[in-house]
Amino acid sequence: MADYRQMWSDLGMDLEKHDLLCEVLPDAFGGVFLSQQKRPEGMDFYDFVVSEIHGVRPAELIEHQKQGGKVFGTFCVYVPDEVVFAAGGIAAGLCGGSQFWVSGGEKVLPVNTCPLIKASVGARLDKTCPFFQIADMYVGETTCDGKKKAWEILSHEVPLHVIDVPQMKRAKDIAAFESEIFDFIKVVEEVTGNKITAEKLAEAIKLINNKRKALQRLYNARKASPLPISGKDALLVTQIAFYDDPGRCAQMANRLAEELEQRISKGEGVFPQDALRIMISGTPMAIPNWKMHHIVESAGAAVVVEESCTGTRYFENLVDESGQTLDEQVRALAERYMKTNCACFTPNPGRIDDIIRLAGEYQVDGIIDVNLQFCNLYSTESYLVKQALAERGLPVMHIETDYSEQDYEQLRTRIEAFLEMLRK
Ligand code: BJ8
Repeated sequence: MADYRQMWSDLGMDLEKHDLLCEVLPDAFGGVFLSQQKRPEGMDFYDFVVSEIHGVRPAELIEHQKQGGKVFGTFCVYVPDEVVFAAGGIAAGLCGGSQFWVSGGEKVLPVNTCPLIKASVGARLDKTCPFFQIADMYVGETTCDGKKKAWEILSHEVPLHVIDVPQMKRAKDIAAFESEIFDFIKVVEEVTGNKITAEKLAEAIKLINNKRKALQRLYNARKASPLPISGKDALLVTQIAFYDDPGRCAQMANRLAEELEQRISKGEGVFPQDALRIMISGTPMAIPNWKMHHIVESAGAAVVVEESCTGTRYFENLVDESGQTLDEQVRALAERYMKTNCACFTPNPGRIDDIIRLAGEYQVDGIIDVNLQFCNLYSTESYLVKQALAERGLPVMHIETDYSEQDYEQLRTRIEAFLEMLRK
């Protein structure tokens, strides 16, 4: 990695502690990713992004700030990035995916809080992530109790706006979300000093839709057999999409998809044709959480799709681009975002329908429903997921895990047994 120490120091980061993170990441990445065979050439870009993970993109964000722009840190796929980009701001996903940050979060949060929340809070309080230092404002949401309370703690550190995400999907809830988007527009206009016009919002809707279309195209390639890309590599693309420039993200994902389409036409794959095809459903896997994919793929099976916010929930459903006025566009945004099926909704049959549909589209042999420890929403919903899948004869196993390596061997044994059962 190039030398970014001055930049990190200017951001007020704890350099000594941050060095410890920089020491472990390259080995972890090398072991999980670079050891794979027949990787697409288009992964070079993503390997580069990881090799400079706390350098290149943070430097771009700082440059944007120097030009008078603002950066908004987000934590959930219900936050409409379109609003931020329409005001000339940049939205960057901040969710923490490393065990390294968990202990920092545990200093202020109950230990029985989900690791994603603990890592996100820890990354900020320990000052070991440039993205958390750069953001001018954090944008939280009311999806789960742990996050709601975490925002109160983080708001002592950074200006924080909370979007009230409804918990049901009735017409009045969609209308309520529309009104939340209008409030968000006002906040973003105030912070950036820029007015959001219908023209600007139309441009931003297109920009984010194009990113979604590129990721959809990439995922479409994963429906092929033999599989042209590993699950680990596809997951990495989605993880990076959360904070990369959306235009570049679309360009790079399209370039990679094109290569995968050529592979498909030549019948080239990264796994043997008879490798088991696995769906991972459940809670998101923020970068650098590659644990489940690595275990599954090291056991010879392929992860072909993720029903998660670091998967299909991130890019399925486009925003209708036909709106001419702000009212029409905000309505279209509310409708699109409320189609996302997170376990924070009740009831949430759409998520189960999604899992069943994706199982068919991606020809999966089995589903691993994974939830982060202490996420009551997804662990409770797993009962209904299991029941619905059993009715359709779709094999499923449920796993609850965190970011640590402690349960690695135990998980490996359980997953290998599940795969063995699928092979019979
Ligand atoms: S839309 S999944 S990104 S809330 S933080 S709910 S894991 S206890 S991340 Fe999420 Fe938005 Fe839903 Fe997706 Fe559970 Fe942890 Fe809460 Fe979590």
